[in-house]
Amino acid sequence: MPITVQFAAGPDLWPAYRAPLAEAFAEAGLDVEMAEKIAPEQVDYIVFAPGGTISDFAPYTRCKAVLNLWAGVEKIVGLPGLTMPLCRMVDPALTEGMVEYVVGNVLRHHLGLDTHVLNQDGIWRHNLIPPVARERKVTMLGLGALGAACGQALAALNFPVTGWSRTPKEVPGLTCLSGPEGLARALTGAEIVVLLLPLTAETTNLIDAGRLALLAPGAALINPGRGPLIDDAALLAALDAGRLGHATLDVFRTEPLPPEHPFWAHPRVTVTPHIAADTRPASASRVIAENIRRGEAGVPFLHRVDRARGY
Ligand code: NDP
Ligand code: OXD
Repeated sequence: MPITVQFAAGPDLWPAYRAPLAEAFAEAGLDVEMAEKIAPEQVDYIVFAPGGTISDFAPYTRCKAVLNLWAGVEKIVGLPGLTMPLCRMVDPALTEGMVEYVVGNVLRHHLGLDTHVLNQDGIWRHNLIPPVARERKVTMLGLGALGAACGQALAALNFPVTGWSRTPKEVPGLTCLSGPEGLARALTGAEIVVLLLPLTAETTNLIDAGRLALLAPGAALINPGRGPLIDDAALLAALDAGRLGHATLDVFRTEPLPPEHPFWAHPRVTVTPHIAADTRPASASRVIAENIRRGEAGVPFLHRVDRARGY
């Protein structure tokens, strides 16, 4: 009997995923019947994404796993009836995209490129020589699939990178800290801080006025993690006071960011529209196929979400 897979990530994604998923299933030797709508009691696996077409998973009594196309699962972990295993996306191409976004934005702030890009005014500012990377303290909050890869890419450029995670970690090339005391150490004197944490009860408003005050004067904050990691009012106050030099924000409490939101017009804020790193259909489909292969072989799923942790 074929394995039944419901593509419930939404009609917008279906055209982009239909062929790559079918190809990945064939490559993995899986006999799959996939559709956007299947009788719930006949579904073996669900491919899902925030805003997908299922709001209550209880009728999916045979479902062996929900396979999310996004890395972040904060909008999914609490959905009604979602008691079967939930797997998040760790996609090599998504990771590559995030490394490029983070390295590009760190270099922008490190090199002070804005001064030159925004001031082509005939003034020869030869005095503005940036330090070399080894003199620029970077802190990476989150040392998971994305934070560790970005931290290592920055370390390869000679930035001294301090990373912080919930549990103790060892990432080659990085100074790794954990726990509340580790956070204060990671932030104190940091000149560029990157947020690659998941959104959970523990990480909401993590970057508040007190923690912003620990950073080096004029520091830059780059947030491709999730909007609510930062207390927005504290961020704006630190930027207005000039204590924080710049915030590059890719994610927000409300998305799309409303046109009247103060971030859009703030001279020290750069808004990017949640484009830091997208899941890529070809490589993500292979991850989905591998997890279905594992489910059928009785092997533990990859990237399974721990509901108690929330990520
Ligand atoms: P992972 O689950 O692999 O890593 C999460 C990291 O955060 C881990 O190191 C974890 O610690 C750490 N962490 C979690 N909770 C805490 C806490 N309370 N205190 C300290 N550290 C904590 O996630 P990914 O790296 O794959 O992704 C990170 C986030 O990036 C996603 O959740 C999503 O929000 C965001 N994202 C944004 C995208 C964009 O385009 N803007 C694209 C993709 C993802 P530990 O190692 O101890 O578990
Ligand atoms: C994700 C995202 O979580 O795109 O994958 O933000």
